Amino acid sequence: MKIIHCADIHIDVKDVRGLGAEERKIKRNQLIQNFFDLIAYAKTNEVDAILLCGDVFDVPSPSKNSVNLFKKAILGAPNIKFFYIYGNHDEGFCPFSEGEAENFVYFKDKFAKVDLDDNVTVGGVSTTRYLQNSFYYSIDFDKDRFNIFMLHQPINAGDDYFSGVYAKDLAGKNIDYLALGHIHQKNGGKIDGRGIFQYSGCLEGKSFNDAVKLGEKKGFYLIEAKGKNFRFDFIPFSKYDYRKVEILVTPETDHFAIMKKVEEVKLSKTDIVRLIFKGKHAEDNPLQVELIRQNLFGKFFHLEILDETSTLFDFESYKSEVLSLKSEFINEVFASTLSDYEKEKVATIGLEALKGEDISL
Ligand SMILES: [Mn+2]
Repeated sequence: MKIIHCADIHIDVKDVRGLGAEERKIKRNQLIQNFFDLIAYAKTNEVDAILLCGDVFDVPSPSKNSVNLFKKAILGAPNIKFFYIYGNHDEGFCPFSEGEAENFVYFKDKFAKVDLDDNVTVGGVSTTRYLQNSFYYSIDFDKDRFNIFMLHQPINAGDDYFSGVYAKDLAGKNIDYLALGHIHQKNGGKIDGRGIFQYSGCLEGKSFNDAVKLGEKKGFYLIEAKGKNFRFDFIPFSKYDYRKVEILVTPETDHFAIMKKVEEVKLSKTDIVRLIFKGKHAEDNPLQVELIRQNLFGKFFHLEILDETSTLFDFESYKSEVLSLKSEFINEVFASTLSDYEKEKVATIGLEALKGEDISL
């Protein structure tokens, strides 16, 4: 029995962040395209079921067009059973009405379960901010079966949207695999001696909050259950990945040395890149933001550059300038009772301001 655990597809996303208008359209379409690609993957790999663990849609009233496409994709895969719960983004929404699709199971706000075969059971609950008093009590899995439980919740802590579920309260409930949605980064842990919990993360990122490390992607878990044994593997699946890359600048690194550092980072055409430059540059060697942008033009899906560097000033040379506002200012600062650290900080900010540069506060 092969089962895909995925979550947070966010179809019809309102606010893809950090992109231009044209890129935003592509990224937005990719969120639903990824779902179609997921079904194609499931067909090719003879997957029996797909768990959609909440926030499948970004809004509780998605467009008719997206809903129709979503439904057609599911009806076009009659050999795959889809299990659905809603999340905080699409609270209360279900694309199918009762009995409309034989291969689609919607777990509403009370615990329910379905046997997939003579060994595997899938259960789930769609939850809102506060769990019903009966929530933990209502979880009812047969101890002799392989039990998967679907929830869209933060685990072991509340957040802005949910009061949270607690592993200690799920212990002893005969859960083997708790398939979670809501947290966009993949992550997992133990429930008790028997079960584990797992976040698949989102299928495709929608902001720099969903950034992945170099070499990694967003994706889903493929669970294979055989009797009492099971394995699960993470399958990287996203197309356009947000990546934050920090580059350290020192007074010795000139523009060409900086470009070499950037080129050494393995980035690709489908990456949404934020280059963050940190550190100090020499006074006559400011970061060449526009040249860096020009050099990298067209190499990534999207590029943004954050210049967080500050200037390393030669204060001594300013002190001796004649009839100079900068000299007056620097001498004043260094004659003050500030600590050495504060003197340097105030002097740097003051000189940046006097030179009309961005102030590195
Ligand atoms: Mn959510």
